Amino acid sequence: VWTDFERTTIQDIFSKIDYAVVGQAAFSRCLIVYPWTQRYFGGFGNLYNAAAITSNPRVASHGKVIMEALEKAVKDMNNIKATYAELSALHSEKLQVDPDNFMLLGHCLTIVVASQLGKAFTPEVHAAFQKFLAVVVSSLRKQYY
Ligand code: ZNH
Repeated sequence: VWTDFERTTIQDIFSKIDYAVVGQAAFSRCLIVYPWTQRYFGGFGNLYNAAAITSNPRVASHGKVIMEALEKAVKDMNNIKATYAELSALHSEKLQVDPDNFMLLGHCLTIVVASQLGKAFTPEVHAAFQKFLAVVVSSLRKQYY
């Protein structure tokens, strides 16, 4: 259950950010800070060091894909589990991504959003964003067994 504050805060964050910029920054940060996450992206070419990761066009486009998937959750905040049912099955069965990695990306996204919002990223806003990420992550975990 979402409070009005949480709903408006999440919608507000997503309306203010540029998906391409934030997606690229958050996803490349995840690959650099948690290097084991690189193993799922063998097809993305050169991920040899931080400079290669941040300039890799496939990393940039995948960052945007992730943000667009998050937008679907924002647009229907009461049905995030249903929205992500297929995506969860894909990550579990086909991609075989360790679900612990989902929140690691979430932390990177938090840092990027915080740096973009500056002072507006108050502890209350952070709490709402963290709760949103927790629901996203648990929904993505749903089809794992
Ligand atoms: Zn993921 C893919 C989302 C996280 C890994 N993904 C993907 C997609 C999407 C997503 C939408 C596309 C699909 C299709 O195509 O159909 N993710 C997502 C989200 C999140 C994520 C929302 C959170 C938040 N992922 C993740 C992580 C990882 C991953 C953390 C690892 C580490 N993904 C992945 C892979 C893929 C994907 C590997 C595939 C790629 C390619 O393209 O190949």
